[in-house]
Amino acid sequence: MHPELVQISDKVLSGERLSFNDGLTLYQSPDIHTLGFLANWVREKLNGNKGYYNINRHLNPTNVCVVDCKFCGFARKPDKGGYTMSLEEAFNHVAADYTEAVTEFHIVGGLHPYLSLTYFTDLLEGLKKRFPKVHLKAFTMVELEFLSRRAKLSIEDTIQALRDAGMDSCPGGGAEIFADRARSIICDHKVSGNRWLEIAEKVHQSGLKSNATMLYGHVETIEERVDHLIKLRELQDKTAGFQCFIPLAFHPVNTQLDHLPSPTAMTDLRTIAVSRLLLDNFPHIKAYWIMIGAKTAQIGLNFGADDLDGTVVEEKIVHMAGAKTPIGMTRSDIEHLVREAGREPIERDTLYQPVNRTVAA
Ligand code: V47
Repeated sequence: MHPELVQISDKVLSGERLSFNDGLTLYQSPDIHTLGFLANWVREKLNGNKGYYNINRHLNPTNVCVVDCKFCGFARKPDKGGYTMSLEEAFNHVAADYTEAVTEFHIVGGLHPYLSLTYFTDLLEGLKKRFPKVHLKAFTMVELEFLSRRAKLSIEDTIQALRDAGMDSCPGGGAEIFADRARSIICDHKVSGNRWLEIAEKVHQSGLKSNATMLYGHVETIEERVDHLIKLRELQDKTAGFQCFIPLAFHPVNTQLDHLPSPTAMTDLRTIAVSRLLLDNFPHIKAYWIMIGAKTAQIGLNFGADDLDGTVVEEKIVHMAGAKTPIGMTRSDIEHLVREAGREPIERDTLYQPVNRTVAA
């Protein structure tokens, strides 16, 4: 073991919380084996040998967005490739890929200037009516803030209206990097990092769970990554409302940051491992195969991650930014990956309860 990790290793193995500086040291250490060993040790302590996945579908009702995030290849202006689904189109869209095995719809989209809160409550109600057993994981903190401003409602009332209509939990997107410096370069018109955290707190106070993400591999520094993780950990100490942390590897193609190189597998694995070690109060860490590729995600299951996300079927956000992964996988593809990683595949629902069904995905 490299000497800089000896003290950190003692802390991890005795269950002591790691500091900001420990996070920096872990990120900078060349000793990737010890980093992976420690993250794997914590992962097995928390989640044993389980390798979670779910059977999900994505729905992106619109890609029209008023915010011009430099890292985004998905958003469009209405007259330049923008689409907006009518409610019927959205229902038909998910119905086309639906099977009885699907347990989750992951619903996110652009910040559309004219779609009202009623469009979204009608969307949720219509989905619940048609697919009553499916969990609706819908709307990032950024979308919630935008909808509340558009509707001139408090954030609490907006969350309540969406909850009443069928929102069951929230995905973790839109967090990007909380630090003002990096945020002002990559998404200066988006809600601040602090506001993202405040809204997540409100979601948790309303009784709903959410996830959290971090977009890495663009202009952020290592200090800013560690700061992001520590801020999430502090909020989780208060609310315990986060279920899962998902590091998101930046994809530069078709974005305004296309001069930047993509993060490599080493950065992906390091980020998964450091996240597992710093986020000691997060139950789950996801190696999102869509972003980092099935092979790196599989190794991630031995570097701190316990979840691969789901079958997806049609992913748009990173595929429009050059992702080369398939747009979906079958249940047997995912189970094969998990087994070959030496883990036991567990199909879960969105709230990490095991699903015992044998319906084909
Ligand atoms: O909010 C956008 C990011 C997010 C790019 O909660 C990009 O279970 C990389 O949040 N390169 C959407 N990333 C994805 C997301 C997510 C995915 C899977 C599971 C969950 C969950 C959440 O993707 C966006 C943004 O942060 N993103 N553009 C890009 N070019």
